[in-house]
Amino acid sequence: MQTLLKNLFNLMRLSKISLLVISNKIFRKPSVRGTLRYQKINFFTTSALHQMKTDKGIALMIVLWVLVLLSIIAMNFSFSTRWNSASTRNLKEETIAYYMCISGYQEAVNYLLSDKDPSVDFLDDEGNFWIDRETIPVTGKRITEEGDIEIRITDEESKININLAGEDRLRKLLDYIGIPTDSEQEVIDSILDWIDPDKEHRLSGAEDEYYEGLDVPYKAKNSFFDAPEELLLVKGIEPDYMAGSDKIKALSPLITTFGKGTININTVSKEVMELLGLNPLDIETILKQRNRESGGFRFIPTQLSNSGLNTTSSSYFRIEVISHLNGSNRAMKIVAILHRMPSAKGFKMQTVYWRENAESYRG
Ligand SMILES: [Ca+2]
Ligand SMILES: [Ca+2]
Repeated sequence: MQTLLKNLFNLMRLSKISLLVISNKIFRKPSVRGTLRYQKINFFTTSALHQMKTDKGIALMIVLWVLVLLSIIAMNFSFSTRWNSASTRNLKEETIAYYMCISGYQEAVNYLLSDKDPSVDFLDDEGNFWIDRETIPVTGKRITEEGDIEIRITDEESKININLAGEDRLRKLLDYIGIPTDSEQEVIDSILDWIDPDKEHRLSGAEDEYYEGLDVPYKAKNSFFDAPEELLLVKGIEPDYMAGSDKIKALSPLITTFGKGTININTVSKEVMELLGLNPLDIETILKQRNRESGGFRFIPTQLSNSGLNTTSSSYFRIEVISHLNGSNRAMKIVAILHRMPSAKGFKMQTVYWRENAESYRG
């Protein structure tokens, strides 16, 4: 690069001399108004310039400009080669990270399929998902030669299913996250209108005529939400509601669109129990039961029969796998939701949601 810059500098310097030669040729022609110009020419003229023939000067200038052009092409080529090699390296890292993720995902699937006790699935207080009391969880980080893989299994039936919640439960949910009271009815009505098949909007709700009037128009779904992210399309829902802010709790960890609307007493979070209205003592009792020694609840205690907690095992699971490659700032993440169903050989799996993405991270 230094040599290149040096050459360019020399070229520019020599080109300037060449231009002076041209000036010399033009301005040395006799002119009636030439006195002043002639004096100017004398100012630039040097003994070296006098020795150069005008034609040779023009040829030299052309050669020099060709060299400038070639240098620019060479520089471009060098940048482009460097860029190509960086993208090849990224692609290689992403591919390795992707297959590391797939291996973690496969391990989680195999774990869910090897359940020896279909009547209980539980989550311990460290966030490990247990299919039964004997089979050690696969959740957590593992170190491999290439990098590390982090596996997380959670239960979709530990959250509120917004497709099946109904007005009362939606109100409890919105009260809990703390959205402004004057927007609450609008959000409830709009969610119910989004799902219902009719075209009549509720008092504060919205149907096609509202959504078709937006800058980017679309229609009401008139069917269940396929994924929680779809809520952002509904009238009255602000992005803050999903991710949370300093004024409002996040909706995302509390809701799902998968499952039959049942909530597993062995996996439900403290937050969901609070919003359902369970008292602190019951919440504490439930959380204490969820470890290897106690093995979770095998039935719903009578005093909790109307609590909204109505199952002890689950069939919709979320698997999240993140892989980090050694010596790289690239990470790959896979999120999958699987429906586990009984089969002649034990269980079979159906994928109902899949998302994968590569991202850069710091650290
Ligand atoms: Ca089980
Ligand atoms: Ca409606």
